[in-house]
Amino acid sequence: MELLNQNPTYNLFGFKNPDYKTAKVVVLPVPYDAATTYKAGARDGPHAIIDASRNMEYYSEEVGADIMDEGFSIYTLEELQPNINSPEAMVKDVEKETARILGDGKVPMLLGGDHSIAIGSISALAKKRKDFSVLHFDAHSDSRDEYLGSRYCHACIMARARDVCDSCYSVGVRSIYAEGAEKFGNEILFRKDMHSMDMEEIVGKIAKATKKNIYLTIDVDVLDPSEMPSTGTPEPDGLSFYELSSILRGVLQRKELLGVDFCELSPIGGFAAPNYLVAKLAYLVLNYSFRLPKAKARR
Ligand SMILES: [Mn+2]
Repeated sequence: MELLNQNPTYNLFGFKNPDYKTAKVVVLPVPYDAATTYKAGARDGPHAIIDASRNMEYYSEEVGADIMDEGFSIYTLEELQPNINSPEAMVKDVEKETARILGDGKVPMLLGGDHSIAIGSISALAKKRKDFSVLHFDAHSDSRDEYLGSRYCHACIMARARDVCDSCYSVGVRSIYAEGAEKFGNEILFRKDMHSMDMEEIVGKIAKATKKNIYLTIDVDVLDPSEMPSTGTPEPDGLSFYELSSILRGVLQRKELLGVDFCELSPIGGFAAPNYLVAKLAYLVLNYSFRLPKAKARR
């Protein structure tokens, strides 16, 4: 029997012989948090996620398959060096790296880092194709055109996404300003409205509001701080892990995933559970996207 914690390979899920050429998904760790506005610390997110991911079971009882099974492979790139010139310069670096992954026909999975890095990956995808929606899970609408003097700060990522993508939809939002609520309200599934909806209604609404192809951007603060305290701008009344993973299961079975990022994990020293949660979420997203049979679209 193989002991847990004995896996020497340092990559997401600890793949023994990762091969870029055959990989379907390419992981890009981005340890950057200079575009945060409250508490920093998300620069430690990628390492914490990868470290936790090497210590989990790889069989999914939901899917009935092991993520290590043949036919599916993931490759983890080296961490992308932070560019300290400006958030804009960093976004450009992320865009360039993501464009390379997309150009090789792979699905990019970014591990943040603060949410500003998603501007880079969304821009890279938008330069390649237009037939996709940005599906955004977040406590915050991130819809300000500019915040604290920057258009590339982590509070502006959906404004930048809307610059390049004509279909954007946010889920779980419970922190927004008056003008944003008025302007973008119909592109947001607010947390307050989710309370009175069942899972099928929620999934149906999201499926209807988005195109067949999606780029998925997940700010972990969409979760409730009781389950996800390790984040820089926590907000009460968040989704539970069960709710989030159930929504993702329903949506991803109906959609094609073109790219994904997990942002804003700001690890708390000695407290592994939230790090492990994000590793598991990444694991489930891959299983739901590429291992479960696609559901027939329900209208
Ligand atoms: Mn947020």
